[in-house]
Amino acid sequence: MKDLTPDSNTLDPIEIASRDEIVALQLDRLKWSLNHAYASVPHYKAAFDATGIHPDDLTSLNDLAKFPFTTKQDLRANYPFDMFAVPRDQVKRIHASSGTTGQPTVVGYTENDLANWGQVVARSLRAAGMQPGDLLHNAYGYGLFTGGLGIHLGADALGLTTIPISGGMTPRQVRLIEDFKPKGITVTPSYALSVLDEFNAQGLDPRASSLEVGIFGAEPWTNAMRTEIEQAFDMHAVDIYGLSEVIGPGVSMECVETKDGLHIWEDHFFPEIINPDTGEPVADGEMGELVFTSLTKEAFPIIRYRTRDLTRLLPGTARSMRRMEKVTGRSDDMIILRGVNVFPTQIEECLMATPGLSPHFQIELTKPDRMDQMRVLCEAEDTSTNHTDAGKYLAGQIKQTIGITVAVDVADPGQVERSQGKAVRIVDKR
Ligand code: DLL
Repeated sequence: MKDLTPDSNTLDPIEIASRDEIVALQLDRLKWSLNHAYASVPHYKAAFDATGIHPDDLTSLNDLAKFPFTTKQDLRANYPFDMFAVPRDQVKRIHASSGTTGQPTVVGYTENDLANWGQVVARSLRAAGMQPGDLLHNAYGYGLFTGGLGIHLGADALGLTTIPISGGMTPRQVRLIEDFKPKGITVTPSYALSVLDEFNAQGLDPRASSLEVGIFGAEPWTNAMRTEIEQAFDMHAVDIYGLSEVIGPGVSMECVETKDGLHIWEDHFFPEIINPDTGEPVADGEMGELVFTSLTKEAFPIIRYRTRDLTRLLPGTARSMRRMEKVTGRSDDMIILRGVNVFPTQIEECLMATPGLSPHFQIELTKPDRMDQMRVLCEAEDTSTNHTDAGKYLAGQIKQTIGITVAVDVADPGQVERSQGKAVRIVDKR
């Protein structure tokens, strides 16, 4: 793999500023953001008043903990536009979550918000090793989902040549990678595996492709999956994180030269980690639920938003801004099997450690009597795999590392449902 470390002269000065400078900027911006939300969004005024707190009460960053949280329920209760802090005609763009688990969450952007979003995504793409003039194959979905258009904004801001292919039509993805020879690909890690299968199906060597870096996010994935993808494509694989409620992709990004967790672009998004049960902030380094407050957003300021993503904060390395560890999973995706907490990423790790299996899998939950049962559906890598041996090996790995007994079904290659975007990991039949 080529060294893609960006030239430090090309970074935004704030990326390598001192902590004091960053904190001073954050405090100024936080004051503005709290006042803006309070003055312009009835929900925030009511929530702050009910807690007996006013934006002027904030004199240090620690005071933020006195302000109320915002949850997905709050956003749903204000559907579609009541969380907007500017008149509707100043909103230049709307995105929304798919709403598969309820009413969609609607978010909006002013012209300045779009410019800032472009800047943080450009920063992220540069951290991945992309440089002005490089070709980017953008396979995140275009549309209401923030992935496709969010990456596109940043690619424009950085000066890349973008191929806006969006998701799906996998044979064509491979054809265009072969013909156009992009340097980077932006895609969910699970859909990257579908693209990988298609390379093999077409008899093409993915390691011989032009790709030098994959920028993967929108769903949890493990370091074991990173190794698998890096080896399969002979390219770097880096992690990009974000969520629509905070802006979309580009909230935090891993640097290609260190691959040691994701630097949060703290000049725009202020992170906290809380104990999800008590709501109390925990110290940097401790695991908990990630909470974000926007510092610059005009159309859709968000104050102490509970992401339900679990991680911890770590000090800066390649950049001065703090890092978040790779997200283990969402609290919603945590399976409690006979008293043991299990995340799909833990199953992924065990699967990757099992010889003879492809990286595709789903977890099926059933309740045949009064006990929950878990079945891992996976598939053989090729016809040489002994299904019984591979299944036993994986069940043994899961028993040993997670401590639970599960059933494993090893199907023929190609039998596990393929992802077109975000993978569906859990099929709950209880
Ligand atoms: O998934 C934004 C995005 C697009 C991020 C493209 C990165 C690349 P939502 O659809 O609102 O937005 O989903 C946000 O996806 O709360 C996490 O649970 C999960 N997620 C996003 N990035 C990662 C990641 C986009 N790198 C939700 N690792 C978030 C783990 C991620 N989970």
